[in-house]
Amino acid sequence: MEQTLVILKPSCVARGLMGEVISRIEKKGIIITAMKMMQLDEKILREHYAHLVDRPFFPGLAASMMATPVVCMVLKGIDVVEVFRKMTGATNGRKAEPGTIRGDLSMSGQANIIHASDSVENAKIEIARFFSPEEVMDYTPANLGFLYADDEL
Ligand code: IDP
Ligand code: MG
Repeated sequence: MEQTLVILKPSCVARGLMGEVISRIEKKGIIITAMKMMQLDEKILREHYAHLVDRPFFPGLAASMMATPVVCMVLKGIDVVEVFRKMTGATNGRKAEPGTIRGDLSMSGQANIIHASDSVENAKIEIARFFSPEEVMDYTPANLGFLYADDEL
């Protein structure tokens, strides 16, 4: 099954929204295979946001991502990268559709609650950046036959 990397940002942790986001993941039937709290530093953020390092808002973005510990997670499911990006919503919380995590929980273009990998290729790179292989559990819940039809598995 496909995997994706999610980060609960300081805007999620500090506002007490970790449980809300994790609950949405669980209720959707997405499987959590790794989860840990981490304090990010400039080095890992320059890698993770390499596509934004030259933008004027990068120093502020990096500071906002270091403001509190974050929670990193690996999620597993069929097509989970695309499914979870849809659940995440547009980058700016003011533009994200109601019903999405950002649309329901954020009013900001920067403090937008979560990161979610945007492609299968990037998910693999990002999972390896934040987790060692032994930290990602080889775990499938017992109710798998009720999450998917047999011919989907
Ligand atoms: P994404 O998180 O929806 O994939 P990206 O364009 O990859 O969006 O940007 C990564 C993160 O950088 C965003 O989630 C947001 O926190 C921050 N960001 C993106 N664009 C801006 C901006 O114009 N101003 C401030 N922060 C931004
Ligand atoms: Mg992105």
